[in-house]
Amino acid sequence: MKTKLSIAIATALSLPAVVYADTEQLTTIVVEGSGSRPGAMAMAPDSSGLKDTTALLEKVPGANINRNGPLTGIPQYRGMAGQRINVTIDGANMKEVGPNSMDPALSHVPAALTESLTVYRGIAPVSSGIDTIGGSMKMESKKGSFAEGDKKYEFDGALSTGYSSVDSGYYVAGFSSIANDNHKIHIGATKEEGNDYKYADGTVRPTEYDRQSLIVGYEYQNKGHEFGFNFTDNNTNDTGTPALPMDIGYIDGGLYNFDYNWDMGNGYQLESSFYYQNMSHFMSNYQLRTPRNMTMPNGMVMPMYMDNTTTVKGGGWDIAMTMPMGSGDLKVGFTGDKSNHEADMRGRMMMAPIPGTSNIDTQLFNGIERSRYSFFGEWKSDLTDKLSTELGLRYTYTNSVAGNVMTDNVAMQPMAMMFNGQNRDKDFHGVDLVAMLRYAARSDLDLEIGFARKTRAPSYQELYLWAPSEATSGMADGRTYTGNLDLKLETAYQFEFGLDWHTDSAYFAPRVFYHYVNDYIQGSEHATMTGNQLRCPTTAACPVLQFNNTNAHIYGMDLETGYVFSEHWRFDGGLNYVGGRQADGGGYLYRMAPFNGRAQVTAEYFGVTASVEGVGYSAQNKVAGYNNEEKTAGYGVMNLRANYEAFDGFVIGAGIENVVDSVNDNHLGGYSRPMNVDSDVAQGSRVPMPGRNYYATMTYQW
Ligand SMILES: [Cu+2]
Repeated sequence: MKTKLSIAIATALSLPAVVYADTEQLTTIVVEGSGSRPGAMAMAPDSSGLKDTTALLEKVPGANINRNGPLTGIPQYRGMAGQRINVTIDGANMKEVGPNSMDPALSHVPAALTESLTVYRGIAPVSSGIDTIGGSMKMESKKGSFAEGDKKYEFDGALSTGYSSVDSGYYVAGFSSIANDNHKIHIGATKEEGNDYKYADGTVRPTEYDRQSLIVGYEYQNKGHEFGFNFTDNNTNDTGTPALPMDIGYIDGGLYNFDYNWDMGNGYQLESSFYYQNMSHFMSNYQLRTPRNMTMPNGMVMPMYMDNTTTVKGGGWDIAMTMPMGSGDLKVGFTGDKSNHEADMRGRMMMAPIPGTSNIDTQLFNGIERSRYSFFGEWKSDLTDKLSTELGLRYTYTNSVAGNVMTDNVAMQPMAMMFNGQNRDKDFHGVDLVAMLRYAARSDLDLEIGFARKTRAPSYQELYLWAPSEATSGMADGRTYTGNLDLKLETAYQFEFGLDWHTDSAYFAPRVFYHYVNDYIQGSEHATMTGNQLRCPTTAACPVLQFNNTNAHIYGMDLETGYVFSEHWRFDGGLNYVGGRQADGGGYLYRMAPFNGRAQVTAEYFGVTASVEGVGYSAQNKVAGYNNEEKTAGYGVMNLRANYEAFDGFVIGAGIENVVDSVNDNHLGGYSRPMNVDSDVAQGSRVPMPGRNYYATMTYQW
């Protein structure tokens, strides 16, 4: 496995440039690596990168994270997040079991068992999935490799462990695979656990985490045929989500994948994948935090205990055939999936000396069934030796239905009755188009221009939230929402221009983009309903928000650059800017990453790789008005990291993050929801980022 590790190091040290050079592709950035590959400096495990694969996204141009908890990082790409980004795990479009996105797809497999995370920079190809309006990402779990050449057997594996001081967290991970040239089996497991993290002014609660995961698989290859079975299991227990009204009690369940690929020769290739997932989830406002007080109609104040048990069952397929056509290759495919969602809320009031009153049960989501059937064709071709193109078309039919709901809450029963009387069977037809042109202007300069039309059907939360609730796919904006059965699908018109200059010692790759989104879905004031909400503009009750269609512009620039001074020294950096606002002079869009950049100087001597990393975020003053979003100040953080390969395959890593221990508010981090008795962060203030963190990792890879 020496080769793999060295590739990882090389890739990470010069992440974008090397990936470009290896694949000769402008569009794909592969963010390889994880906590179990500490050789990878750019990917070097940070306090969250030890465990959370999503944390790697902060190093990808244009990407960021809407963070609601230590394991709850929702990918953001160029200002779009959550359901707007297509994320696949081993080829499966995993569905979240949490209606508030406590388990974004990338949280299913921890960093230590992740082989690669691929982010399509810019306009995502239609072949990468359904609903790629905000981009597309794919994660592959570790699977080991077949024996090659003269080798009869291949035995791969890795053992790794790590510790971080800021949350007294640790992880242990093991992975092993054994293979000959036809058969391969693999198994891997991790355990990660940590306490609430600290910052200069105290402790942020609840931010503890506890996750175990397991992956097993078998693969077979022979004469152009490949067959694989993979199982990935996530068992998360008590884990905080301070930016949400409840915390994770458990997330439990697995994903089963079957793949079959057949290389028929002469440029004909069949790829197919099938999956099934079955997950259950429990969250509450009383296990990791103190329940909030509610005022009864008679004026008595009592704590309101709330929990929610949810399930998802889902499955899908992706079948594609590639064949030569004209001067290029045509890929045609049939993609689809079906998912079933349930969410049963339970609330009860308790008064101190007299414990217990009866439960009030509410079906927040009942009998939700969402089905998608989608066909695509994509043609890629070199038009001349300097000019290449990609043309894609995808048609998607989405059907969404919801069952009747019931509630014990007398005040809510009229809403339930009204919902039950409405037509909830909704059809959406989406047409996606992509046209890209790449031009190798010089041997060291590539230009790319792209146009696209991308669509997204409304999520089940946006359609079916029949009573005011914060179950909004992780919006974490401190407001309650209702759904809207009249929503239309979003249609984005996207333009993109980029250039990629690269020599043996330098690279510079900026991109600009502009998206006009027709029927962009966001909250607007509900006509009649009001309520006490965390982020009301005044202390009084304010209007509940309802999902509605509006029009929006999203625009920006991102770039990556680097320079190799010598065999021992190099520099890498990046800058990201995104802006978004409603069309027709409306307000700014919610939760947009502030202008940010990073710079890293790396030195390598005597097997030790050391780096100084600076990360800077500007203030975000362009905030959404409709949900009273709060501005944030800018900040800068310095991190120091070092790795040492003591002997072949054995690497130790150590570092200090947030060296000066500054208190920083992440604009994408939400507001602290727990009561003031629980956390050192005042309720309603921004959740501060972790303070100074000393970490150490150790990996042996063979
Ligand atoms: Cu949840």
